[in-house]
Amino acid sequence: MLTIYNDQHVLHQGKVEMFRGELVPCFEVPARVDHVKSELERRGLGSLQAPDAFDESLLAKVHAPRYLDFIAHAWDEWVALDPANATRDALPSYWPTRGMRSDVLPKSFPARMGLFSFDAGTPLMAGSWAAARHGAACAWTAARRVIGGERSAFALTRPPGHHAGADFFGGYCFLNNAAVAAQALRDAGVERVAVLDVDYHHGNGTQAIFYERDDVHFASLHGDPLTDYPYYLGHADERGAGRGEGFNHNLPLPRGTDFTAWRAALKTALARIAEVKAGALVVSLGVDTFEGDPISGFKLRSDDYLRMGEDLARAGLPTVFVFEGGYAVAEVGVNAVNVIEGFGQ
Ligand code: SP5
Ligand code: ZN
Repeated sequence: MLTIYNDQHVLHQGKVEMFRGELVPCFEVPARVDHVKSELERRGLGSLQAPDAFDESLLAKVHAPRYLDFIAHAWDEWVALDPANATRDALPSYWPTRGMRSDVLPKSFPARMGLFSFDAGTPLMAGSWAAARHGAACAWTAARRVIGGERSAFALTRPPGHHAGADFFGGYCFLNNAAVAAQALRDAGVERVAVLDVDYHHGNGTQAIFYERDDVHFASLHGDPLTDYPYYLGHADERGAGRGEGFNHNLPLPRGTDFTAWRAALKTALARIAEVKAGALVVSLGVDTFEGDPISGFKLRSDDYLRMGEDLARAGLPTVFVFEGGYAVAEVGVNAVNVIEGFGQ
């Protein structure tokens, strides 16, 4: 499969994230993408390309200008607070909650960092912006290739994107790559695009971006937010709003879900995607549904990812795959590439 590879991903390399009251080594590491790349090469499945020159103004179609402005300069502001900050990752520690103001932009950098985020698990460093925007360019380019007639294309990138909303980062994500791909397909004239999110975690950012739109249908299979990150979104009764009513489809599943039950939910999601007459598909491809994933709770096995790819192919739609989560680092390559192989050329 044509693969658009972000060779700048390594510029984003977090040291620590907040987890159970401690700063622990990051789960989202560069080796994840390296394993996918070498597995594609080992099987002779990936023709790797660099992204096309990207007009950054496209990001403003799915992200808020004041957020883009913040994130583009965040590292410089962090270092300006204290030169010693250059040796440590930036993490937020204050957030506006119900009843507080998020319309007034504070002058304080830590206050703005909290306003534009929702967790302390997403470190930002010198290369985060470069890596993230190059990743968005990969998703945009993959969509362009599909518009140009390719049956499918794979944006192989990190940091991931599906937790990033119009004006917030979190969940290891800064720019919503899947949303960029979906918007690019819309701009090329595909009347309705479906985004199918198979990452273990609910794609709260993607859902929020398209919640009131009927031209992008969002479907997600994920760990139940009652027990799993991102906790505050992803319930089955979130069906879209306004014109978007009926175009948001959440399928939360309990911890311990195996492939048989997962596959039944996939069938339900794909049936609805056919019903809404989507003309193209964007798959947020996280492989943290794997039984060995250190932060997740499903029980998929490596072979199951081949079947997943076959099921996705049967939808019969031009398809853009966008790489998301998956933290069993040694198995991430085999699992992700199994989906690609199962989908076929
Ligand atoms: C893209 C993506 O997969 N982001 C996930 C971010 C998850 N960060 C918080 C993880 C909290 C996990 N709780 C784990 C319980 C361990 N048994
Ligand atoms: Zn995930």
